[in-house]
Amino acid sequence: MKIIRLIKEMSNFSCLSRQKGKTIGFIPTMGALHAGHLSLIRCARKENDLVVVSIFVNPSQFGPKEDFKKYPRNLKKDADLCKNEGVDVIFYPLVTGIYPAGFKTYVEVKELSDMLCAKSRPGHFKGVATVVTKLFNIVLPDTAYFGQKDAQQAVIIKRVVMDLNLAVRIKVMPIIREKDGLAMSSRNAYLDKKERKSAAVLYMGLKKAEGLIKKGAVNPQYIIRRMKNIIEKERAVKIDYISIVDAEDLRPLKRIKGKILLALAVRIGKVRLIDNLIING
Ligand code: PAJ
Repeated sequence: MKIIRLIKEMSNFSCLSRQKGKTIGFIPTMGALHAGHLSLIRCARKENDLVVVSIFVNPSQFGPKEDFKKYPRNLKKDADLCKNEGVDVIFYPLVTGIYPAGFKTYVEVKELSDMLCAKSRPGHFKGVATVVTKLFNIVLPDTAYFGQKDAQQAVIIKRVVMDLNLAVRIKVMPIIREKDGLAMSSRNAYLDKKERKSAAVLYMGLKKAEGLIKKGAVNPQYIIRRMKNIIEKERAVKIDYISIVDAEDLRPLKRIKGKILLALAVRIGKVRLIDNLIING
């Protein structure tokens, strides 16, 4: 397994590989890899000749008061995990490589970047869309793999690929969860024991909503109220939002119909967690 730091070297590797007719599967990450990331890597390994994982804690997607500085970084551990999964290349660029002096161009997706998570993380998706577009241009993947865990991110990336005619196929993979249902996340490491226990309530809320919808509930406000009741029983958990939107375009729904996305974000102490469920209403 190679670890490549220079953009030029990564580009050359990808160009040469594609000239030889090899397919490239790509998993963009910020490191601190867990079973969720590994599920994306495994899928890419099955479907491609070469697998590239990028590890880059992208400063442009963090707000000034967010956890950019303390975001967990452990290249040695991540590299061991990648090696075990048969990854061919870890692309581990420098911040000054991705954002050299004079950098001025951003990718911004209208509307989709203003709702749900964007309300408490202004500018976040502009940073995500920009870095992912750059990574695609450097790594030149045939297929890129994303997790349903970050549902809004996946919808936005698909939109960017369509709108900018990027020649990459996007695959979105299911959420990998802990035993109690908590979606795996690098940020779960910030939770203390008590907070970690409270966090199980997120999935309980989502499953409650799913049950209600399966029984025929069609009013989003009613469903959201019932979810709130469950989640707010844990005093430590503060709801940022609970939304019921169209799963494809994130349009808010007045009535449950078709493929819907039930998305939520909460704060537990200083930690912000997100989760979601797709339901066929
Ligand atoms: P990161 O949070 O490291 O996540 C990398 C990928 O792993 C994302 O596509 C995310 O949705 C997926 N993932 C995370 N937890 C998961 C889980 N429990 N189950 C399945 N997939 C999961 O998302 C980012 O990094 C960044 O925004 C990035 C796209 C790399 C741009 O900087």
